[in-house]
This record gives sequence, structure tokens and C-alpha cells, in this order.
Amino acid sequence: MTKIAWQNTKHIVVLGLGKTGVSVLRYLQHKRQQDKKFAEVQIQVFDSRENPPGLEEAKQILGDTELLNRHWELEDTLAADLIIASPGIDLREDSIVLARDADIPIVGDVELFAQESKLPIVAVTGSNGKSTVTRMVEFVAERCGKNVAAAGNIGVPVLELLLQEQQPDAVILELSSFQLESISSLKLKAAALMNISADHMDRYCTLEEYVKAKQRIFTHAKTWILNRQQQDTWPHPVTGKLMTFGNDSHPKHFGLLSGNIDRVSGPVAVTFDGSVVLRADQLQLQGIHNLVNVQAALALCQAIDIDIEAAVSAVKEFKGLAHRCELVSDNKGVLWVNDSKATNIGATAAAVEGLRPMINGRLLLIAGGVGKGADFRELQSTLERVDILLTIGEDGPRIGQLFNGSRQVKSLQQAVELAASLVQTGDMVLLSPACASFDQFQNFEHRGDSFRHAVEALYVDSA
Ligand code: UMA
Ligand code: ADP
Repeated sequence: MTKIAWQNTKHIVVLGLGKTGVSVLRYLQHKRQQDKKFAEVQIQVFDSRENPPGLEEAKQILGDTELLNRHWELEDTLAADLIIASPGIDLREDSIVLARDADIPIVGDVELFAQESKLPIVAVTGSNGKSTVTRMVEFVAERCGKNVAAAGNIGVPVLELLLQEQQPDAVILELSSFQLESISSLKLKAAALMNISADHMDRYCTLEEYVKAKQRIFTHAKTWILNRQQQDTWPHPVTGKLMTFGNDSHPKHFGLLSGNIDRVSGPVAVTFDGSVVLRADQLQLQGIHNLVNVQAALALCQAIDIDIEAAVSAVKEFKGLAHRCELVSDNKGVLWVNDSKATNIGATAAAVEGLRPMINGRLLLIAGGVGKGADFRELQSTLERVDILLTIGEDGPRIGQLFNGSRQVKSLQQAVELAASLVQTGDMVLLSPACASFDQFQNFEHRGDSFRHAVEALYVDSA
């Protein structure tokens, strides 16, 4: 899209409050204060929820008059000369499609940011690993003396960056498929597509549509960082400078060296340009998927001029994020792992594959929640590596039917208690739901915290 013609913009409609909506209002308010011509512009905010998050903040910014607690109608969108939509809003709604047909520009917060920011930016997308890689790059860059900011789907709306007094040296964006749907001018030093596994199939009609949204990250990216194991997800043709990563070896790009060192089997080292740069046992992270994440992070660091040796030395100290294959207890020889962030099949598959080699005993998996339209048959081969399956939530029975002897329980608390009665020294209990959490929890953090508290309570009671 061409640059927004702010001078001709008289009526802006903001769809959705929440984190993004509030940041958009703050940004528009800032614009109103900066530019007299913009002071008169009318801003309307719609949110279908009666009590949307961010309401109080929005009232302080706008006053009561322009906040509308109802779903927008076609006449509302057609009255606008700019529509700014939150990522959670489906752009295929009639009221939005018809506005677009009437040539009303529709943007998201990331496009607004892209049109104003002059900072060097790298970005990461994919079904899984985005937050881990984003935080890893941020951690490494800071350790290497750079002043960087991480934003986007990670939880910090990008427009917040424009309102900060001190600008960072570089920005690392985590971008969801929803955010990528509405970008067109985002210029990136490098972009990484981690992987694709079916997710958000309640929003996309086909997997292809979801992949296409993800591929938009490369529109104006200089270096394209792509996964060798998923070449079917690469955009064609590759027009940027190609850098690949994967769980196999590669003579030029990033890769993994497997086995043959001290007779250890499985991946043992990250390689670049044919040489070992990092041994797996030098990392604080577990699982093959994290060795893959490190490669993508190192590639992104290169794009913001961080020397590979310095980046490798820093990444060894990175401890990983809560709720992602996080060891919460190893009491009495039983490992309890919180992977609540596994909200799709790909994440659960990676956790089971990655953690299974760590244990001598049995693997008990707790899965289930809201499946978001996923076809759980894709989980079948993963479940073959599991010894006991307990399911919870709305779509728990759909996963359970793939596994002989699985048991559906009412709550996560009950699942933890039942698990405790079934496991023994050497076993691992893994919460990796392959589902969203909102049928039983506020969010994945709430689900992960509930798991940890239930596990802690087990050992307090038995102490
Ligand atoms: N809304 C309506 N009508 C609708 C749909 C939504 O009014 O038909 C309203 C909701 O009532 C809500 C508002 O829109 O009040 C918020 O919209 P939102 O869902 O876009 O949420 P935000 O709070 O703005 O958070 C968004 C991202 N959320 C989603 O994409 C769903 C956050 O990612 C992101 O951190 C934040 O912007 C800052 O960039 C979260 C997420 O779940 C972590 N992302 C998905 C994922 O990772 O799988 C994509
Ligand atoms: P995202 O931000 O894309 O959701 P996270 O880093 O928060 O990614 O991790 C989400 C889930 O995916 C966690 O369960 C984590 O263990 C798993 N995961 C992390 N990296 C990968 C990867 N490279 N491939 C598959 N699964 C991964």
C-alpha cells in the first residue's frame, strides 16, 4: 500500500481495543498533539465486548464520546477514511471487505509502525518458536552491548516503540500471521520463518492461506532465513539473500552435527559454515527444537551486525522462557515439565520428541483444551512415544480417542493428582496441551501457573 495520506484523513475507525487498540489510541493522540491539522480528526473505537480490556485507559485518552461498546456495522466502516484493525479481528468480515472494495485503507499497528520507523529491524514468524527466538536475539544483542527492543506478538505493541523517548539501536519483531496479513511496507534486515504446523485453523480456510500470511514477512526482507526441513513452506522464488537452518548438517549455512562425538547419539552441536560453533551441552535449553531455534537466532543476530563468536558465547547463558518445556519440579526422581505454551500440534510434537531422550522411565502426557479446528490425527505418531495419556478440556476426548487407555479428567488439578498416583522415579509428567487454554483458563500463563501450583501442592502435602 502507498503511504497513508494523513493530511486527508478526517475520520479514523479503530477496530478492537485490547493491547493493540490502546497503543493505537496513544499513538493517534500523540499525533494529535504534534500536528495541529490532525487535532480535529475524528477517532472512533469499536469493541464487541461489553467490558473490553484497556477500556479505562482508552477513556482517559479519548473521553467517553468516541468509544463504542458494540460490534461495528458496515455503515461504520464505510464512514471511515482509514481503518486500523487489531490482529484478533478477521479481515474477511463483510464490513471490512466491502470497505476495502470502496478503497478505504485498512491497516494494522505493524503497518503504521513500518511507515514511520527508520530503525534497523529483524523479524521472526512461524507456528512455534517465535517468542523463544525473539527473546534469544534480544538477550544475545544486549549481552553484546546493543540497545535493542523486542516487540509485536511477544506482548509489546510495536507502536509503543515510537512513543519511547530513547530509540533503540535495533528492533526485533515477533510477528503472528494475523499481524502479517495487514503489512505491506515493513522493511527488514532479515526475516525468519521458523516452521509451519496447523494452527489458527478456525480463522483460515486452508493451511495454504495460513502459510501465505506467514510468507508476507519476506515482502521487503534483505536476508531470508528458512527451515531446510520445510522447503514446501518457502516462498517462491527466493529473491532475498538465503540463509538456512535445520536439524541436519549443511556445509555453508547453519546446521546440526549428529552423533560420532564421544559415541553420543543424536544432535550434539550447532554448526555454521561447516564448523562446530556450539556444543549442545553448552546450552541451558533442552530439546532438538531449541538447537534449531539457536541457529535461527544466530542468523538474525548476524543481520544486526553481531559477530558470530560473541553471539555464540552469549547464547550459552540464555535460560529459556517460562511455560516452554520448563522444568518445574524434579522431586522424588519424577520430572514435571510445564509446556503450557504448546497450543498447537507442532509444539507438542517438538516437546515429546525433544524431551523423550532425557528420560529413562515413562512419559506421561497431559493434553487437551481448545483445538482451534486442528486435525488431531497429525498427533498420532507423537503419541506413540508417550506411555500414559491424560486429557483435559473441550477437545481432550478428540486427542484421547487416538490413544489406547487414555483418561479424560475434569480439571488440570485432577490430572496432576492422578498423574502423581501413576508415576515413579525416572518418569516424566509433561503438560503440553496441543490446544489453546481459554475453555478452562484465562491464558496459557494461567494454565502453566495452575500446573506448577498443583505440582507444588503435591509435595507440600506429602512432606
Ligand atoms: N474484538 C472485537 N471483535 C472481534 C474480535 C476481537 O471487538 O470480532 C476485540 C476483542 O474484544 C479485544 C480486542 O479486539 O478487546 C483485542 O484484540 P486482539 O485479539 O487483537 O488482542 P490484543 O490485546 O490487541 O493483542 C494482540 C495479539 N493478540 C492476538 O493476535 C489474538 C497479542 O498476541 C499481541 O501480543 C498483542 O496484540 C501486541 O502485539 C497474543 C496472541 O494470542 C499473544 N497471539 C496469537 C498467537 O500467538 O497464537 C496470534
Ligand atoms: P511461539 O511464540 O511461536 O508460540 P514459543 O517460543 O513461545 O513460540 O514456544 C511455543 C511452543 O512451541 C512451546 O511449547 C515450545 O516448547 C515449542 N517450540 C519452541 N520452539 C519450537 C520449534 N522450533 N519447533 C517446534 N516447537 C517449538
